[in-house]
Amino acid sequence: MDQQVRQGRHPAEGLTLPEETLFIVKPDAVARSLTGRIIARFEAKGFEITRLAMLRLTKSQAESFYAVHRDKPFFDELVSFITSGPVVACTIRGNNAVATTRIMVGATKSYEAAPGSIRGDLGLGLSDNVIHASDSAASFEHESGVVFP
Ligand code: 3AN
Repeated sequence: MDQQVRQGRHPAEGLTLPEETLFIVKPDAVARSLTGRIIARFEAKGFEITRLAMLRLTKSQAESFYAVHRDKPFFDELVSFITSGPVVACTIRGNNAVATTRIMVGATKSYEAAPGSIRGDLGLGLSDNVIHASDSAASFEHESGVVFP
C-alpha cells in the first residue's frame, strides 16, 4: 500500500506532505515493556517505519544528541537518564510526520500531558516521560545522524 493510500491526503493542503522524523523510546519505557505499544501507535496512524534499532547511547552520543540543551541546568541529568539503559530508536515516514508526532507525544511534563497523548497516557514524570521526538526537520537531521551514524 503506498503512503498516500495509507494516510489519505493532507486535509489542509489537499496534497500529501511526506517527510521523516525520529522518535526514541526512552529507557524508562523500554524497562516498563512499553516499546511495542508505543511503536504500534505510529503504525496505526499510518506512518511507515524506515529504521528501527535497540541501542545503548554512549555518553558522547548523548551529549551530541542533546547539544541544544548543553547550557541548561538539567543537561547532566538528561545525559545520564538517556544513557541509563537501552533505548529503541525509530525513524518513520508519512504526512506531516514531525508535527503530527509531536502532537501524539504530548507535553514535556507527563503530568501535564493531555490524556490520549503518549506521555499523557503512559508517562510518569519529567525525565521519565517515555519518548523523545524531533521537533523540526533540522533536529531530525541532527538527531538521526547521531543515532544512526
Ligand atoms: P521535549 O522532549 O518535550 O521536546 P525539551 O526539548 O524541552 O522537551 O527537553 C528535552 C528533555 O529534557 C525532556 N524530554 C525532558 O526529559 C528533559 N527536561 C526538560 N525540562 C527539564 C527540567 N526542568 N528538568 C529535568 N529535565 C528536563
